[in-house]
Amino acid sequence: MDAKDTIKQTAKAVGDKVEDAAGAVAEKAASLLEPPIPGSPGSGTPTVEEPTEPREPLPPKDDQAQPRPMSPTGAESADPPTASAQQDAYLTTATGVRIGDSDHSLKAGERGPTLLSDHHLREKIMHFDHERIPERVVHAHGAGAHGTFVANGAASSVSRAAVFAQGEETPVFVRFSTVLGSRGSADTVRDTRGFATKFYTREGNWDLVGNNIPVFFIQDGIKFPDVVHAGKPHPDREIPQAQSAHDTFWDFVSLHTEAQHHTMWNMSDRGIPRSYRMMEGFGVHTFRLVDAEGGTTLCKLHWKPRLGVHSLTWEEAQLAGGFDPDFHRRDLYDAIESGAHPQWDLGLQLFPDTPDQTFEGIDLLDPTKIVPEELAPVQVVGTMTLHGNPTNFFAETEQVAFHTGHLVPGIDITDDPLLAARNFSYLDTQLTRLAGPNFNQIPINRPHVAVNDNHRDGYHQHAVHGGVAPYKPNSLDGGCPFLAGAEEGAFVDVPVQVPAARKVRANPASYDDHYSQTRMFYRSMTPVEQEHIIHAYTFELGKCYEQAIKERQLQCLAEIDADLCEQVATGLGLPAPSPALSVPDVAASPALSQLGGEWPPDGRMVGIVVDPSGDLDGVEEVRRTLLAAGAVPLVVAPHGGQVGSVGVQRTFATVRSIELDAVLVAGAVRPAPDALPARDARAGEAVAALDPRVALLLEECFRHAKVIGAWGEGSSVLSALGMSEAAGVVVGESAAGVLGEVSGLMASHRVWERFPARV
Ligand code: HDE
Repeated sequence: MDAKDTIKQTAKAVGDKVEDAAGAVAEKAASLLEPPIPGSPGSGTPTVEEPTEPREPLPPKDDQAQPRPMSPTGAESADPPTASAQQDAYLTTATGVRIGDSDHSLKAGERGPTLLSDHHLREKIMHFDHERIPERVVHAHGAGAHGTFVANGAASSVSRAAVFAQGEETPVFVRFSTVLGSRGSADTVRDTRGFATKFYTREGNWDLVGNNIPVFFIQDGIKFPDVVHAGKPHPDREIPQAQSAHDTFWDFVSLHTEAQHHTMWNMSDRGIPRSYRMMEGFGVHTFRLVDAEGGTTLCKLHWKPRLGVHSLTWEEAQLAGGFDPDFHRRDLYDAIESGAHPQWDLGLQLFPDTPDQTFEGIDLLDPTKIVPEELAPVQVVGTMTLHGNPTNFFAETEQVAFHTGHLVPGIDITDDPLLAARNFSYLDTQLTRLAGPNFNQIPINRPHVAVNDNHRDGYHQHAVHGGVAPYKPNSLDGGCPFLAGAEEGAFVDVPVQVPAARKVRANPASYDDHYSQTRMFYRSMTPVEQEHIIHAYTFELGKCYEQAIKERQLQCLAEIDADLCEQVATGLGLPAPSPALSVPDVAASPALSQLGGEWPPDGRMVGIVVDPSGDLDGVEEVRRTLLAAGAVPLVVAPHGGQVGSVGVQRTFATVRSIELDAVLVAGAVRPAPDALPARDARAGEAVAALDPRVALLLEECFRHAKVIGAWGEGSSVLSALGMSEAAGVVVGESAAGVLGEVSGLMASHRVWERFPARV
């Protein structure tokens, strides 16, 4: 072969390689057009080797948002939101001096001793030693997100607040939380959830600090330390963490029976939400709206999730506590990252501001009572969309400081004695938690309007206040700042008539009815929801040690509903007592039930169990259809990496049913090579030649009333497990046909018909 031929051949080989490479690039580019499966930790793709070439810090991930860059005194800044992130390519000290070695302390010789003159070691360890701040005394554990609230104008006639003006777009930061657990506790415990929203309005910050349950345990804030001490772990052994299934909680609520209504909500499916995205939110108290002429209307505030209200089963909640303690936080972040931005409509129930502050006989100042939606419809006044994950958990979610007293003109409080204590408490708690009075200058708390407050000094003062006269009246600073009238947007306290009264420590008589609405809630539930409530009471009281406490709570259940009491008593092995009180019956409120609707698939997780020799084209088709519908497909395979051209997200060894809303089986599921009981306790004896971990996955999904589908050889997997004929199990010939039916069933979330209720 002469040189010419060699050159020709080489050129052809190079050409082929270039073509192959171009094909691979095109394939990669096509795959990048798909919405990504959420969960990548950073914005870059890491290399195996440690990068050593200096470069600028990577930008935040696309799904992340930052507090708007305002100065501590509310001046707009031209800085990009990332200006307060770390800067430049080189590692520095806290004072910006570049560092050449951060791995070795400065020593006298390689074997020490370490020298006191190592200022870098001293600074690095000092800062690390002080990274922690006190966690919140309640609601310590939570997750936050950035979003926007857009008003539809419907509230403008009752409130002059700018946040309600038609088309007004207000940035928000929301923090969801559990109440009882410590900062590191599990997400899915049975508990109330916090739902706190900071609206950065053009008239200053408004905080709506609500819960996912519309009533509270106590009617008077002076009881808050009592109920929290009862719910928190026992003071001697500091157990149990983040739960109400223990003696001190039930001791308190069975003695302090105004807690029974809230407790009933906790024992219902509301106590174990499927997702933060699928919870209602409630302001709980009655608030007072003020219109442009000074007219007032009482109101209760509701957040209505566009995805509906959905819950876990109790077994799922328990499994998640161990298998994925971050279940709710992951769900929120992943949904936002995958583009499934959760939305809530803000709704108002409106009541005339009458001197007795009651509506249809319901005392509006009693936070243990709701006003059924059938009596006062919830009127939508705007919609909130959460579209940004925090860039830094501590800076944003941990340091955000809510306060019920952060009000804006047009939104005011009432005399609810629970709210009064809250208005005192929130500022008080931030003082300790955020170390001083300047917490509103922390970036996530900064208002998006001018701040001119005459406050001075204090720990962590970030503003550089000018002037010499931070007092009023003054002439030295030209009299600045001046007072505003209502026309200039001042907050004007409503001149509410206060009745002539004596000082007393007492409640009005209307607060004495602790049971009629508790019964109303129970009787408004569908049979399957009632079964869950019976199970929850039986479980929680079954975990109590003291017989007297169980008997006392059974007496409370007897006042609520005889059948509920009897079912729980049977589970506890105790006699069911008779009611001692005559509790008035009130009409059921069907709006309280979570079931019976159809909801969109946004961000819902669908597992696809694949078999390397099965219908991989069908799998690919199903994946694409699910992604296009806004759901998240997770391919579950015998091993990680790729199966054919399909990327794998979970293996038989890593998957667990709780992370899936529905599951599809796309082939025979033979035991994977690592299905060894000695290696994985879930990999016991193979059932009908199936990988036991997949059999467990399907059995759990089945008993949690999830939709299950299969095609091809996958169908024989379901018949081997005896599931094929059950409600909500779809078996078919083609992937597309099965997915179509499965998607239809998923709209109602669970297939409760699979397990008929007792009544
Ligand atoms: Fe709170 N509550 N609370 N609370 N609360 C706190 O404030 C308090 C109550 C709620 O994500 C604390 O910053 C008292 C009802 C939420 O940062 C504290 C009383 C409702 C959050 C406090 C109540 C709530 C808190 C602890 C009885 C629903 C988390 C840390 C009078 C309407 C906010 C903090 C966040 C947090 C006091 C009752 C909701 C100690 C004294 C009722 C969502 O100030």
